[in-house]
Order: sequence, then structure tokens, then C-alpha cells
Amino acid sequence: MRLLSGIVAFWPVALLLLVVSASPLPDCNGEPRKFELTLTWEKHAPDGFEREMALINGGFPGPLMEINEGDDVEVLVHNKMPYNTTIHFHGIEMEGTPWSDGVPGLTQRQIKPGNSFVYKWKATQYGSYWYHAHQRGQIDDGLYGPLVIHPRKTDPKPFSLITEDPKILKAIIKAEEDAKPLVLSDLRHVTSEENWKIEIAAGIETPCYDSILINGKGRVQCWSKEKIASLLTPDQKTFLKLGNETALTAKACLSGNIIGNVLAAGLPTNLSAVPPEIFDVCTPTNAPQEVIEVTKSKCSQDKWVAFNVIATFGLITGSFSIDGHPMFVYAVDGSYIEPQLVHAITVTNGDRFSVMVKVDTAGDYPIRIASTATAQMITGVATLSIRDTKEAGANATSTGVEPYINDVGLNTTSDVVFFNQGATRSFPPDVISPVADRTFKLSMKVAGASYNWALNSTIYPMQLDNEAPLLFEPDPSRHNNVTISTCYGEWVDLVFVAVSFPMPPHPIHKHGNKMWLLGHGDGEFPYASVAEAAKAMPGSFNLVNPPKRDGLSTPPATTGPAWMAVRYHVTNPGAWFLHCHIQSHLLGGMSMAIQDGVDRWPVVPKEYLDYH
Ligand SMILES: *[C@@H]1O[C@H](CO)[C@@H](O)[C@H](O)[C@H]1NC(C)=O
Ligand SMILES: *[C@@H]1O[C@H](CO)[C@@H](O)[C@H](O)[C@H]1NC(C)=O
Ligand SMILES: *[C@@H]1O[C@H](CO)[C@@H](O)[C@H](O)[C@H]1NC(C)=O
Ligand SMILES: *[C@@H]1O[C@H](CO)[C@@H](O)[C@H](O)[C@H]1NC(C)=O
Ligand SMILES: *[C@@H]1O[C@H](CO)[C@@H](O)[C@H](O)[C@H]1NC(C)=O
Ligand SMILES: *[C@@H]1O[C@H](CO)[C@@H](O)[C@H](O)[C@H]1NC(C)=O
Ligand SMILES: *[C@@H]1O[C@H](CO)[C@@H](O)[C@H](O)[C@H]1NC(C)=O
Ligand SMILES: [Cu+2]
Repeated sequence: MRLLSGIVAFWPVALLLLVVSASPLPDCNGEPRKFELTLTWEKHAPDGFEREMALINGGFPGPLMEINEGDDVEVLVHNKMPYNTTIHFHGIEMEGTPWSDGVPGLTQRQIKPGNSFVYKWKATQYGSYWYHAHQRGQIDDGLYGPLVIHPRKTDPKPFSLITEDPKILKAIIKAEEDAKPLVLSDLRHVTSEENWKIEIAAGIETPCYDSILINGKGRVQCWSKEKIASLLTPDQKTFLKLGNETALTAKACLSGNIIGNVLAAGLPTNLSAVPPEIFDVCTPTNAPQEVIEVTKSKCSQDKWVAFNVIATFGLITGSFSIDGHPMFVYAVDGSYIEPQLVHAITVTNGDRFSVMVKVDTAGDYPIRIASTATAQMITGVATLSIRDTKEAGANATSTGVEPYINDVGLNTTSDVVFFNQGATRSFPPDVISPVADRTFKLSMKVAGASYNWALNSTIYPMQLDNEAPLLFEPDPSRHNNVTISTCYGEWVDLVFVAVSFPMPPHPIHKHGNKMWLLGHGDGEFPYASVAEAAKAMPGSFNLVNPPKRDGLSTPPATTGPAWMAVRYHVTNPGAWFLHCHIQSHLLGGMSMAIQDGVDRWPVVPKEYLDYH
């Protein structure tokens, strides 16, 4: 202590400390930044109901991995669970290190129980990401955590589009450095494997969860019949009518009968194999909810707080909002955008939104997430607690401000502004090719059973997880119909077409690079290319400054086909997964392998080739 204060008293060093303290994370002086994650399988009760689930370093969700842009990263994973696993770093490009992407059978052999694995990669990007298991449906077992990469000081920031006042800008940049993760998740009381067994025995999907958690905290809420009836959405009414039913279940879900008789119509089902607690029995709990405390600045009016909203959902899509607090969305999937001032954001599986919020009147403000999935009404809540001072006794109080969204994620007034994906503009702008070198049209459909989903009419065989990784030896014929290949430097269009319906939206995630959303719409896609389609329906495309994402949801196909077209640039050779991020759809086969840059295939280091 004495030594430290002695040093600080010497002013040139103090000045140096000041400069260094402006960076939120000290640099590693050329050494890799190292993390160790120990995965265990234990009893835990995040929402007040005890179940077996995955913990990371003894906790759920896993610890925040904090990294500086440009760092070399090493993550040592110990698998002490009784299941095989792998860890994927969601949205991280893995430039030059495809063997650290964490997809079993594609980029590595599984980490067996008792074994360890080292992921090595370079932080070539900045922004908000997350890490999660990529083995089967293990996201539904809680195997994930947040990851943030602090930008370089030299990266152009979009904040001067919010204000030119230097004092406010300084406060905003400080808030970005301290951005707090808000990990949004849905939790089931059965394990992912138990749920999968139920789906197979019953022949139906079970899109009904028990709670929504924010930073791993939340509770089971059970609503009255009257409340559920009063909130029914038009889509839910349509499904009830088709199934000859009048109400959602006690868990506010479409019933197993409706899923079986409407969504799985014509396919073999055995609804008596679904235990009642999956759809019908709701037992409330009273576990603690997350509270984020923010203290107002003593010396300045200008205090802001930033959140990295991370949707780790296994299934649900929802609306996110903070009562009384409009937010500037300044980054999407880790990349800066021209800020949008909004009251609510639609968040889906894998999404990250970085938002900047002004710290104003002291009080407790609910942070809300409300499912907009047709299959279930369910909400989660945390509190943004703004305090005047840090001292005990300075309690915040409920403010009585009206929420922007209701319990099914709809705007409560016509003034409420939602984040507009179509208007998203990269900051700085991206340069994309106006034409594609190659186009792949991929038919999405239900294949054989209602829990089996196909991305190109063919389900991805899960047993490939146990085979030698495709990355080790590229082979376009091994995964027949579900492997596509591209050459280095090509611009590639992927057109997803929903050919069976009703079909929910599919949050499609591509590993290895981000993609641009060129267009989407209802109807078939009878064109050979985007260029041809854009000629026929120019209003449906943006080929100039489209949104950039690492995951994009296909439009719902309720009564007829629907399509979505994305473009990406092949600059990162490797075997990359392309898949729906809904855990049961992933397990059901909704994946493909993309061999990007087959003409410049990477040489896999021996330590990874030899790993068993
Ligand atoms: C609903 O009732 C109609 C008319 O009785 C019948 O044709 C239809 O098959 C029923 N649908 C289901 C899902 O039971
Ligand atoms: C349906 O499920 C029940 C309960 O698991 C089981 O007893 C029955 O044998 C199943 N029926 C068929 C036809 O598989
Ligand atoms: C603050 O809250 C605590 C716990 O609810 C209560 O005991 C205390 O009296 C409150 N203090 C003030 C100043 O309201
Ligand atoms: C929600 O917003 C839409 C579009 O602005 C508007 O038509 C609708 O009336 C709003 N809902 C409520 C309850 O105000
Ligand atoms: C675990 O991984 C090993 C090696 O890939 C494989 O042989 C084994 O079948 C896997 N076990 C399960 C339960 O999938
Ligand atoms: C590939 O698709 C064709 C046409 O749908 C089908 O006949 C064939 O069985 C598929 N191949 C595999 C390996 O599934
Ligand atoms: C999609 O599957 C069809 C068979 O149904 C196959 O002919 C085609 O090559 C596949 N497309 C891609 C891009 O793999
Ligand atoms: Cu899906």
C-alpha cells in the first residue's frame, strides 16, 4: 500500500497511470490473454426450481470474458461433465484459426468427459459476443457466457452522431468502456437430452419454457386465465381456431395437441408421451431477479450507462425494453452502426445489441423481455436502479413510469419506436459487391417428423459429430446435399426459402464471417439469382447499404412460402457451420457445412489434428 501511494505521488508516473486507466483492460504485453473454463454438471436453481445443468467455473451464466482488440486469446476448457462438449465463440471470425471454432465433426473432435482443450485465436474484431457449447442442445442446459472485446482507441466511433458536446461524448465513451452484459435466456426445467427424448417419443416439438432469465436470474410466473385470454395475439387465435381450442395452457403455451394436430398435421405423433409439466402445469417460484445499480455522478449531469444485450435464447424471440429509458442502439452483433434512438428492440437467438442509456432521475426501472413467439407468452424482468449516491439508505423507489411494451412485447402507445433492422447502417459504411459470384438456394422444410428440420431439403446427420472433422480433410460429398463449397475471394449469395408452412422464423447463424441482409419477402423465389429477383421486385432489396449481422431470422411463413437473401465475402477459408440457432431445430438437423475457400485450405496444426 505504502509503496503504491509513494509512486502515485510522483507526478510523471501519476500521469502515466491516468493514461493507462483510460483503457478498461490492461494490455498483455505481447503475451496471450488466458482464460480457464471448468465445466461441471450440477444441481442448480436459477429460477428457484432445482434441475441438473451445466455450470462454468461454478456459476451460471459463465464469467464475462474481457479482451482487447488485437489480443491473442487462449481459452483452456476442462470438461468435467458426463457429456461430450465443445465451446464456440459466437460471432468471432476465427480468422486463420478455424480449428478453434468449436463445432464437433466440423472443426474439432469432441472434448470427452474428463478431457481438456485449448482454443487459440486472435481478437481481430471489437464488440459484444458470447461463447457457448456447440454440442447438441447444450445451450438449453445453460452452457454459455458473455464475451466483450474492447475496441482500439483508433477505431472510428459513431457517438458524435448522438452529440457533439465534448462533455457528453466523454461520458458516453466512458459508459461504452464499462458496458454491462445483459444475458437474456430461456430456461426449461428438463435437461436438453430429456427434452429431446420427449420430442422423439411424442413426434412433436415442445416449444414451451419455464422462465426467462436476465443474467441468470428470474422466476417462474404463472398468469391468470383472464390475463392470458386478454393478451392473445392474432397468430395465437389462428392456431387455437385451427386446433379447435379456446385457450392457451396454464404455462401460456399453445397446447401439445395444437402442436401435434396443426404443426405436425399428417406426421406420426404420440401425444400421450408428453409429461403434463411440459405444456400444462405452471408452479410459480419466488427466486431473486437481477438488479443493476447505477449511481449518479456527483460532479456532472452527464452520466450514461451502456448495456450489451445478448440473446442466448434456446428458442424464444422477444421484445426488450427499459421503462422510462429510450436507448441509443450503437452496435449490432459487435459492429458499430449509425445510432438509432429506440424504446424497444426485437431480440432473437444469438443477437447482440449494444445500447446507451442516459442516467437520469433516481428510481427503480424495470428492464423487460417479453416473448413474441407464437408458441408461448412468457416474460422476464430485471431492475435498473438509479441511485443519487452510493451510501446505504439512499434507496431508489418505484417511479410509476408507464412501460413501453406489454407482456406480449407489443407497444403500449403509438409513440413507441422499435429498433428498425431495415434502416440499420454500418458505421463506417461497408463496401459490398453489387453482384454475386455464386448463388445457393436452400429450401427449408419439415422433413419426416415435426421435430426434424432441413436447410436444403436434407437433415444434417447428427452422427457426423463423432466423425473426423471436415476441416481436417475437405470433402464435398461426405455430407451429401448439406455441404457447399466456395472459392477464396468470391461473393456468395445464400437464399433461404421456406417451402413448408406454417413455419416459424429461423434465426440462421453463419460461422466465420458476417453477412449482409439483401432482402426478404413473402412468396416463392423463382429466380436464379438476386440480380434477377431485384429486377423483378426492386422494392424488396437493398444492395447498397444493407444491414450486417452474424445471424439473421428468416421471415415467418404462416400461410405460404417466404424467402430471405444474404450475401457474404469469402475471405476466411475453413469449414464453417450454417445453422438455425433454435436448439431443437439444430438437433433436428437444420444445419449445413460450408467449405469456404476450398482453393486455399488452411493447414491444421498437428496438436489439433492429433487431439482425441
Ligand atoms: C377441428 O374441427 C373441424 C370441424 O369439426 C375438423 O374438421 C378438424 O379436423 C378439427 N381440427 C383438429 C386439429 O382437430
Ligand atoms: C405412446 O406413449 C406412451 C407413453 O410413453 C407409451 O406407453 C405408448 O406405448 C406409446 N404409443 C406408441 C404407439 O408408441
Ligand atoms: C431503505 O431500504 C431498507 C430495506 O428495504 C429499509 O430498511 C430502509 O429503511 C430504507 N431507507 C430509507 C432511507 O428509506
Ligand atoms: C402500436 O403501434 C402501432 C404502429 O404505430 C399503432 O398502430 C398501434 O395503435 C400501437 N398500439 C397501441 C396500443 O397504441
Ligand atoms: C463422445 O465423443 C467421442 C469422440 O468423438 C465419441 O466416440 C462418442 O461416441 C461420443 N459420445 C457420445 C455420447 O456422443
Ligand atoms: C439429397 O437430396 C435428394 C433429393 O431430395 C435425395 O433424394 C437424397 O436422398 C438426398 N441425399 C441424402 C444423402 O440425404
Ligand atoms: C440441395 O439439395 C439438392 C438435392 O435436393 C442438391 O441437388 C443440391 O446440390 C443441394 N444444394 C446445395 C447447395 O448443396
Ligand atoms: Cu429454426
